[in-house]
Amino acid sequence: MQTEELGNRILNGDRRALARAITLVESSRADHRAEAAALLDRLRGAGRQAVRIGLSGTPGVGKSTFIEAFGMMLIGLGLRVAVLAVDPSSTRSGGSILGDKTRMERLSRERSAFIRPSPSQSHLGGVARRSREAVEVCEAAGFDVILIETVGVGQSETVVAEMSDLFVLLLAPAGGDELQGVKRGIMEMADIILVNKADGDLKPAATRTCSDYAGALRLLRKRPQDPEGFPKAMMVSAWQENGLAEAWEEMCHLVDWRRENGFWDRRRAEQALYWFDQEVRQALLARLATPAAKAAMARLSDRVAAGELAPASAAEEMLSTHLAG
Ligand SMILES: Nc1nc2c(ncn2[C@@H]2O[C@H](COP(=O)(O)OP(=O)(O)OP(=O)(O)O)[C@@H](O)[C@H]2O)c(=O)[nH]1
Ligand SMILES: [Mg+2]
Repeated sequence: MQTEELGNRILNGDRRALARAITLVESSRADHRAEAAALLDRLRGAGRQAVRIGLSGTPGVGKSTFIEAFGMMLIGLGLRVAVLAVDPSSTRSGGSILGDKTRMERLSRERSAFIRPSPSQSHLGGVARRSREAVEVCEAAGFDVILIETVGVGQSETVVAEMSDLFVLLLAPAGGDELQGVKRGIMEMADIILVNKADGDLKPAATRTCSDYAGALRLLRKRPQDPEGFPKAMMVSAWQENGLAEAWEEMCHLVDWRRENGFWDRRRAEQALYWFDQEVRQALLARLATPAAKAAMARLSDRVAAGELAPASAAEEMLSTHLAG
């Protein structure tokens, strides 16, 4: 199928075309990369925008349960929902949401939902690019909300935040009074903290955890992209489906405010620049990783070590012969 036709089908809401396009952007073959780039340019022309919500949380906090319940609630409001994952370690089970499709049983059966596991790859840069492009494809396909899940284990949050309009941190009620060792950097990224499992015996602990985090958020430096009262901490129970509509209301409020005040477009522009920079860097590094480049590097290294060549001239020679493409 030609890129043009594939693009048209996606814009018309054809699910098979959507799945096919995502397979295309996930491929690392050079000819597929070129096709994917052409497709993304074609799709961008449609100018559709979704609300992209990054969702992070440590294993077991209830991400899958939350996504299922929250997704179903959004569908009940007449919205179309896509769920993607960024998980550099997804090789462990061949995709973090893959096994989860069973856990997201209701959502995966909905016509208005689309669930895609993380591309399996061990390298975060590769996963990031594929997920970001999958986000763009889903956006063009007319999804209203795109949930981008990541397991909170370090660097992947930054990557997800760079492809999201809102960043939501999901936490579980803490046993003690400690702030669960959530890294400051991750706290600073959050627009909304949701303390999940606010039900049954866990309710009192959830209430305490929520007010602890509300306090911690108030201590952070005020960010220009936030209206009064943000970032904020709220309680939800994915199980009992409590607090989900309220959380969505707050998200909508934040989205509207940022759109009206120019922060939405500015953020998307900054993100585009961030990814442009990443693409250039990765492409340069890839050129230095070819067998020929590695061999040249080894040869030049020997000469530098032997004192025959200055490091700067060796580098110059390396770059002039191996970065040309
Ligand atoms: N009490 C209570 N338990 C919940 C709630 N949400 C999820 N759980 C339970 O917490 C456990 C983990 O839930 P998951 O949704 O699988 O958590 P996850 O964050 O997706 O976990 P990973 O995929 O391993 O990263 C399960 O036993 C859920 O039933 C909730 O709102 N209340
Ligand atoms: Mg899960």
